[in-house]
Amino acid sequence: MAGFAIREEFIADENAAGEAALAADLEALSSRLARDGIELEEVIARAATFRIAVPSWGVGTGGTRFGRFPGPGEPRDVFEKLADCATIYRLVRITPAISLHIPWDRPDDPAALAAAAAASGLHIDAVNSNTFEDQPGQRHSYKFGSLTHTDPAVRRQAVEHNLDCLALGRALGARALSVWIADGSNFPGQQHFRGALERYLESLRTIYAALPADWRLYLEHKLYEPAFYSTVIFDWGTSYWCARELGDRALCLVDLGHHAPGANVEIVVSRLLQLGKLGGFHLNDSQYGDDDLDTGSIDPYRLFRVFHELVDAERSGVAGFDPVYMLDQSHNVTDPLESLMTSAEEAQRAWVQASLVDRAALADAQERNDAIAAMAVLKRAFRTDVSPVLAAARQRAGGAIDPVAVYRLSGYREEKARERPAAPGGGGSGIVG
Ligand SMILES: [Mn+2]
Repeated sequence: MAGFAIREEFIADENAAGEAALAADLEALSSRLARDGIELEEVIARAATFRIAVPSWGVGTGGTRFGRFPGPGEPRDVFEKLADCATIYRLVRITPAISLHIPWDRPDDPAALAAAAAASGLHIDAVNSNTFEDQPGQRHSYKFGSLTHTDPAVRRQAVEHNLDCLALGRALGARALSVWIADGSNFPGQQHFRGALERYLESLRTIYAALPADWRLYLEHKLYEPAFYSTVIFDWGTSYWCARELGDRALCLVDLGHHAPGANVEIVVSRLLQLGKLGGFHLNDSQYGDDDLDTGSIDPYRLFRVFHELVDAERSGVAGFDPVYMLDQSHNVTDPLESLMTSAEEAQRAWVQASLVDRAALADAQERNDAIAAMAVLKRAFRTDVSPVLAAARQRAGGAIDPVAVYRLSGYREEKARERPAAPGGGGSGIVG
């Protein structure tokens, strides 16, 4: 890949400066874990297996509907986005997969993009279709819906876009299609609820019929926005029913921000796991609505509780357990690479912490209806600082003990600012539901 890259020797040199402190932290943590009958090395080995995908749209500065403030050195095309993803992967070592947004990041030459990804140890895991805005030259508008539009010609155009995503995804070596639609209404009476859902299923059946045998179809629900009165696929129940109607390879995707304020997301996750329809996640965090803030930045305990349900299902051998994790955030005030590295680590942290839960003690407390003891079991795992475990796993895989510090010291952003003079209109990145 052309241009400046952070060299492995640079990472190793910086790691050398932090090794003594890391060793001391690991020793202290090892004693603490040993008291709970947990082997430090086993936790490090498990941490090393965690994987989370980075969104192609996440490496550019995001924005809100009120504006966007692009930063220096933003990627101007999908190959430059790939270079940024490769930099993230090189430092954190848990993000080899990229979720690609179509058409924002449609490559002219899919084979060249797949080859460039492979050269950096990366691959495209999922393609995300977009029928929530109109593209230049598009024949029909999605102003009043896409896959559920009342006009069959608009629905056909939206279906064909998804079929096009499948074809492109195949050329890229992807294995999943994520579908989120903005379809809904702003006025009572505007849309016939049952009719819209029937049209959604009809459109999705055509897409599902074209799904390659080894692919998955992810249905992403969202409570509201941009439709502010009703949304066709607004909750996990609707999403579950549609996935069940479509077939085994249709699964539900849970975006952490797509729920009512105060909703218990972990029980939604538990229900979908129990019903065999949990496909994966779009991870982010929120304070008010679908804020697309950095994963774990607002409520790391909620993130932990979600991962607790996941680890519990894994350890219980729940049939079909195989969720994928993807970041889906908008970076408005940070260097997007720093946000993505930090967020990937926060997801890994929550997963490792959830793996420390003493499930026998928890089951015992639950049987005895000892609420305080049950909560204490969760809190003991959540309060365990596994930072040294994550750092050790990264270092052993060739990554950085402190990814953000090494990134800043490397001068990567400054180099990219020189290599990538700002294009009018910025990097063209945005927000995906
Ligand atoms: Mn999402």
